Amino acid sequence: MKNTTVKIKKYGKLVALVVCFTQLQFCHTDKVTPSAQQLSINNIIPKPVEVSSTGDSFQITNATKIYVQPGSKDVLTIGTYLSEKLQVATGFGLPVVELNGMLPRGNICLLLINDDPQLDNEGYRLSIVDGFVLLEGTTAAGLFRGVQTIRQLLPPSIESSTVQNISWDIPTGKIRDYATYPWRGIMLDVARHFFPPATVKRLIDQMAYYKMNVLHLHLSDDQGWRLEIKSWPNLTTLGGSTKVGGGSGGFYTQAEYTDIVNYASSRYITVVPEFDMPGHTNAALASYASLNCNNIAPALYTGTTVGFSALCTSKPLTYQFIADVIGEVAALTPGPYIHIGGDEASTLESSNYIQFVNQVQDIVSSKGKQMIGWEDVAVANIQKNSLAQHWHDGNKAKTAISAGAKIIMSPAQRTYLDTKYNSSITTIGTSWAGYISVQSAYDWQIGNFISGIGKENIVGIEAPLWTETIVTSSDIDYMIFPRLLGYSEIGWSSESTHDWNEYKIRLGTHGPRLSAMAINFFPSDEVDWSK
Ligand code: TNX
Repeated sequence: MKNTTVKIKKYGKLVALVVCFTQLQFCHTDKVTPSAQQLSINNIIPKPVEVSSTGDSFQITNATKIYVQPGSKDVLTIGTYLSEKLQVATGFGLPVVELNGMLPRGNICLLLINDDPQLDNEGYRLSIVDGFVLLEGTTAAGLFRGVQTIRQLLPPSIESSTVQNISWDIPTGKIRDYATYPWRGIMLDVARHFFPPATVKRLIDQMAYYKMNVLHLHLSDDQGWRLEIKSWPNLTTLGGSTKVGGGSGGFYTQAEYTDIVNYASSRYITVVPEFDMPGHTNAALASYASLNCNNIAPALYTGTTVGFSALCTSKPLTYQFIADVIGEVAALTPGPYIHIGGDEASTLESSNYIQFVNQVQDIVSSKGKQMIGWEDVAVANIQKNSLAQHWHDGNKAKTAISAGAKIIMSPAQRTYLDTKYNSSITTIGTSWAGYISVQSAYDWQIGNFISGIGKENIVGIEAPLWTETIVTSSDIDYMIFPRLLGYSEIGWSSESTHDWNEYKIRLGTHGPRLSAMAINFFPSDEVDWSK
């Protein structure tokens, strides 16, 4: 029996773990040499900060175990998540066990460390040798992100929904990786069309695979109110009853919403709820006549015009309504932010709009949360800890920065996922902001997009999917993929590694992964997709 000592830094101490070669027979049995395309450490999206390849491979077999940090419930949960993800296509039920002492050869190990502060930014280190896979992170979030890297290092059919009889090899090498920006988000408009919890969870899983960490839900608009508010029940029973084009709408009960929030949180994704106000409020105004200045409720709205509705900013009841709504949603929100919309309130006098935003910002603070608004809110007195979401007017974003606030970058001409890829897409999508090809979605940097808005002013990137024309889960896939991969890389990877010609080759290797995940992606001819 041959023993090798592997030194692993654990809680600052060097702990010698003996890798036991007695289980050597589990390596390299039935090995089928995978094609170079299947097995490369250089195909990860988003691109890791540091990668080195050593040209060998580690094989997962039905004898592999996942060892985890002793005494950490979170790491145990992440180990179990990895085991479950691998079980579907391998058919192996990899046991998850706490590491006590030796790490036997042939296994995967997930440990917490504290010797690398850069890894605090959701970072991780991964060492793969032919004897083991060692994933280390300073936080559970970092380990969760690293688990996605392990998944991407396996052959694409690891994402199949049925058992595949192939050899499950991982290329050997080292990765050290962490996030550039703390905010890497997708917004889903569930107001224009409603999407059931299962569709939202599917998106959460897709986002997690590419290390995204914020899901912004646009929960109300002219066409629908989509979250149950117990103190104002008509918002959903009436205001949630329809959608763009008419027909039945839908809404989340508070229990369903909490389940979505918890599901996201188990994937280290924060849900940001948005109730758009004072404009984009026809569904609320139709639900309660008392919210209207003239006390007459308008009809429900199923068209796609914007900018015609507004809450009655002079009525005290309006602010009671908002305090109730924000109070209820804040209680369902573990994350620090509540989004109040604030865009396109074109029917209001500027002074009324400003006074409204100031007052709503105070309500958000009084519920213990920080406000986010579309950049339009910058004309009010926004607080330093508020965020402004840039979508079309760089000057408003700069006004927010001069107030000390930071920016979420969502410029329409680069990130609006409802925008068609090109003029030949005729069935779904919009084109008011131009077209966004796969290259155009990727080939820019948020830190030098608008002069005067630098990296230091920005928390990150968010790509919104407005759903006026988006009806099914398959439509969602088609508009989001493959552009999401570019946004994930813009937010996560170092700007110095940004290179379309290199990225498009990596992106091509993700085609079979997206297909294995049954994602209906747009097979753009800008990319040479691997089969
Ligand atoms: C603008 S961006 C909107 C949305 C529309 C979208 C369609 C923003 C803050 N408002 O209400 O759905 O364009 O692309």
